Amino acid sequence: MYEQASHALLNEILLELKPEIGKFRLRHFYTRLGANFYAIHSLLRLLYGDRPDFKEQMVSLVDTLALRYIERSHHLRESDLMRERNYNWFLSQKWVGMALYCDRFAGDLKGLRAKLPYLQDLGINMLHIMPILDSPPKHSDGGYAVRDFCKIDPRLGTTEDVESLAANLKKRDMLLILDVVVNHTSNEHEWAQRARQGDKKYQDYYYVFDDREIPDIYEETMPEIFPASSPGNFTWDEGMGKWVMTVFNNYQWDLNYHNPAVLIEMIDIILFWANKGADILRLDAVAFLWKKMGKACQNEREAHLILQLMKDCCQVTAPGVLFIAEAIVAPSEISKYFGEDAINAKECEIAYNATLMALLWDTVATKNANLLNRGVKNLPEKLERATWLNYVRCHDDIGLGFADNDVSLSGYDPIQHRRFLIDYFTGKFPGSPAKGLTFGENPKTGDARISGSLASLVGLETALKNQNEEAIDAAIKTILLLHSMILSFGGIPLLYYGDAIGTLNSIEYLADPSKRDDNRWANRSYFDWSKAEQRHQNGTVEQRIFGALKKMIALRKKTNAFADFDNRQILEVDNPNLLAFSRTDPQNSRSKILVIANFNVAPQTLNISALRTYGFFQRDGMNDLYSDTIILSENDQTTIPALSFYWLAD
Ligand code: OTU
Repeated sequence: MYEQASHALLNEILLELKPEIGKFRLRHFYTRLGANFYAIHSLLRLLYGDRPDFKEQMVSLVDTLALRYIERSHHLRESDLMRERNYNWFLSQKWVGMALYCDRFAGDLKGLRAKLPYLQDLGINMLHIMPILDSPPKHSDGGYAVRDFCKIDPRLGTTEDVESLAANLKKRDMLLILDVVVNHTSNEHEWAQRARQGDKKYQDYYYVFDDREIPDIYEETMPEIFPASSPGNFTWDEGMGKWVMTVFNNYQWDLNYHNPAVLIEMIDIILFWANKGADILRLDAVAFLWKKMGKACQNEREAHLILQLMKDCCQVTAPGVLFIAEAIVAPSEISKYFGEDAINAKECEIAYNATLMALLWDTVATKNANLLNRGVKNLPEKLERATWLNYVRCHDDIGLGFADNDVSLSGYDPIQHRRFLIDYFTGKFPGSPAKGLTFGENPKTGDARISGSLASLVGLETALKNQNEEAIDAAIKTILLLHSMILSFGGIPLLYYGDAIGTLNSIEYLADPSKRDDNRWANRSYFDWSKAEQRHQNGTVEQRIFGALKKMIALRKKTNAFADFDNRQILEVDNPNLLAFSRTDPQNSRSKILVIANFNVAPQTLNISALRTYGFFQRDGMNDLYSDTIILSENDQTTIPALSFYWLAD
């Protein structure tokens, strides 16, 4: 938008930019800056307009954007232009992602390159490499405590290795996702060290206090994130002789975005990794970006303004690069990370669908789709240029983040139901085969979360131990059923690295004093390549899971209706064990897929008369894409086998 005051300011700023910038031809940069400047200026003014150095900060920001644009390689600029033209590229059903740890999957970055054929065998074409930056080995939080934002962990390789991996992925038509940990740094980061040495400039990068007075006020309203292993939100730093805000682990110092220098540094780092060839950046813990006394310090309005600024700035320099919001928060809050009041995403184009994930886990314990049906119906309307990241399992714990109201309407008491789920997944509930662990139990609030690998949580570990074929079969079916949902729901499916071969909980972390208090490591195994080889052996557990997932992924890619263009409709069915939804081909509204899932351990009857009104079952049967068989209806009914799904087409 054009507005006089900001345009006049833009003209002034352009004269004040670093002289070397003037030497370059920056046509695309200037058109994009012009298009986004009003937004950038307005947002920055809202956040920092009162500061006497406001204009200097603006100049410094525009300098940063220009210098990173100059640095951006020719082929990345070309890719930006291509994505500008084909701006819905990421909504296609062709993308299927996987998240993995470079070291645990492949040793190092060079090793990872050698393992790409495994990913391609499965059909993965979007690779999220979990944090690979320099981080103190004993206090790393799995890489989320970053010591140097521009240096790769030397045990994994170098920045050049990342660039060459990115180039290699591109040749394979695969995308690269990297993390930017925007909320905090390691206490060994240079900024923290300088702060510790008494440098006021860097103390202002964090929330630092002389005594407990203000921290105590904050604590009145801030929940605890790791109450068991790192209680409270502040840590006394002996070297500095001050308290510092540490919402996550006590060695992760929260960055203070009240200081515009912090925002500019982080935008610079975002663009640094964009320039190294990342297609998508996962912004960690975005709900926490703004702290305010008297508030929960999560999902604050200013956190959204910060993200809008990051997006607007990224669009000026590297418009082809997308953001993933990692905001594992209440269902009503998550979608705001696409940007509120927007048509197109103006914060992050992609967001973790933590709601769907938690709802799917509810079905595993209850064996019905009561809460799932309610929860998915209440998922907010999707923006036009935005999509979900749908996942079953990841490197973190599972939080039971459903809306209490939905839980009540499903006929459960919210507190008791959550207790039941924890008991179920930790195997305490009578008859439960799950082998999960309680994570982050908070005696003050009664909250708890769950750790454990997918296979162990659905009972595969127990079934294998008991050599119970029927139970093994049920566990495998559950793994496939859950994946059938994330592959067909709409959005980008993100698999987790061990899950395609049924990786069980790992216990190796218990022997490591720096990890043993954090049982999320139970679901961060070293990938077992000899186990992976079993996928070629007919009838093995690995082959049964891998083979089926590979087939589903291939089908998804072929099926236009699985692209994400607001083309899903949840269908009412009169059986609470089932979830049914339709997916419409965005290019041909007459071509539809009917997805039906049965979460119960017994076969279920589906009444199809209601489905006829949506255009399904016009004849006696429909073709299940997955099994390639005709599913017949008889007396207006059809049967869905236990723990199974159909992808039905005409
Ligand atoms: C993220 O997690 C990472 O995924 C975790 O591995 C890190 O420990 C954490 O940030 C700190 O960097 O911030 O918005 O239930 O879901 O910690 C959500 C807790 C996060 C996690 C939460 C999450």
